[in-house]
Amino acid sequence: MPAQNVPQIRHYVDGEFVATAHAFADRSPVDGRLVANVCEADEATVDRAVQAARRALAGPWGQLDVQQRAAVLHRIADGIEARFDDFVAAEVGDTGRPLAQARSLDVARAITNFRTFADLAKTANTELFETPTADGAGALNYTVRKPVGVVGIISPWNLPLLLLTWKVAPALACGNTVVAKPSEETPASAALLAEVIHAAGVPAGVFNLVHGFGGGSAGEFLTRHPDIDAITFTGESKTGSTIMRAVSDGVKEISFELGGKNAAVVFADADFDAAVAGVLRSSFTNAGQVCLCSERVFVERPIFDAFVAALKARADAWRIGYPDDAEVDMGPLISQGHREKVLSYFRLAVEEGATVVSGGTVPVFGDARDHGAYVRPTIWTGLPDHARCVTEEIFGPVCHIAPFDREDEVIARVNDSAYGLACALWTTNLARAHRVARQIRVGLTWVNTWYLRDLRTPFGGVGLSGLGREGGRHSLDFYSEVANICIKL
Ligand code: NAD
Ligand code: 6OD
Repeated sequence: MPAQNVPQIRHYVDGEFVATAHAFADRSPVDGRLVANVCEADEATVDRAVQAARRALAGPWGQLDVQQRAAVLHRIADGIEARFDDFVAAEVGDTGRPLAQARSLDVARAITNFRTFADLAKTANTELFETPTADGAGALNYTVRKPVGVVGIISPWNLPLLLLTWKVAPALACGNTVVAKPSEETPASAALLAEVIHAAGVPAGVFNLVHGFGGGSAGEFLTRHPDIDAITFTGESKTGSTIMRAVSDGVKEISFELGGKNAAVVFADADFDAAVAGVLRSSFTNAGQVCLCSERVFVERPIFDAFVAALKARADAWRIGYPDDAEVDMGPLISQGHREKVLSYFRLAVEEGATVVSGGTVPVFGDARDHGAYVRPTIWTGLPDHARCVTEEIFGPVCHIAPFDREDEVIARVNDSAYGLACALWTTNLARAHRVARQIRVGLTWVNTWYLRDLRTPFGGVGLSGLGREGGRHSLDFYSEVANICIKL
């Protein structure tokens, strides 16, 4: 039974905010407080959204040139800027993350996503070939870019607004229409985005938002819908394979950004303090709930003990607490359900024989946060590479640290994973950095840094970590159909 006196989050379909009869509770992971009642889309609502998106392709939106669409995207970015604090509050209300992070990363990146893809779309390349023919007159072959059509966007809860706008912005920039479904855990910033898009004068049906769960709910209704032309999805690898099966009959275009079990490799020649600070950040940022986080840390044996001691000291001092406390480094996990998953790995690590160097427990605050979803940052050592805690994605503030002796050995151990998203190397040897980076089987390698982004670069993973690349021209390629036109002269 939905509780009263909290906001109701509605769908945005064909230019209107609409409610559906069934609603579910959106709770804060800080203290379990109810923050909103969220309408759950039924199949008919998803269908209305898809049909509206299809009609909008043929409407005024389809007549705009890329300069005009870019101007619309900049208006959306302006709209987010104008309501910056509302977006921060929405993101923090759903996730419990520190306000400072929501300001500097989540909402700031949403603005950058719209501005970057507005400008990039204007530079999308086409090709021209002069083709000889037997009669000597020749032919001209040239390519044009057309929208793919109606794009279904399904996004996760860990960086809700950042990852939703990372796909909405290039999809609109390339002239598509969109039906988006944010995670059921984090609907609030997406609902605000719909308000901003509405206020920016985007024609009805161009952007539609439906709320709900995955299987048997809005997510499945969207991916199974026959009138969707492409699906772009960020989330768990096993959800990716379910979606792949759902779209296979219609042979839809897909782009998948999936899970990771990323490594950080610290060589003995690394800047020690920078490496400790870097691994602290790459393992525990956002309570470890970033697909790029390092859950496997390999440290060259001569500095292994010193590194473990230094990281433990920093992790033990990592401050956990309320989002509006400026001293806080880390908030809660997204939900009690996710905390139960992370805690099950805390128990499993002990059963598998790990030494718990730091954390492994739930903090006790003696206040409302005890109803929240907090865990302590956790460091293990002593597990074999094939242990489940070292091979399976946990998606919490946790890493296992193992020693290594040789470069070829660590490359083989890093690559011995079903995932292949990202890796961070820490070394002052430039030749080694280039040599090792080329041999690591991942989509992204950082050297002496982590999560430093340039939105023009390709982003994506190999193996269970995903399919395809987005970012820069790769996004423009995914969200466009490149068609060839051949003119006989
Ligand atoms: P999830 O797969 O459980 O859910 C993601 C989205 O998919 C949600 O909106 C959910 O409702 C929807 N969904 C679930 N089942 C579905 C189905 N059968 N059909 C259609 N939609 C369905 O993932 P999550 O728990 O929200 O996010 C965490 C996961 O996402 C982690 O594995 C993380 O590594 C991954 N992730 C990857 C990247 C990347 O860029 N590679 C980025 C962020 C998160
Ligand atoms: O920064 C990005 O563009 C991006 N796609 C980040 C993904 C983070 C995963 O949690």
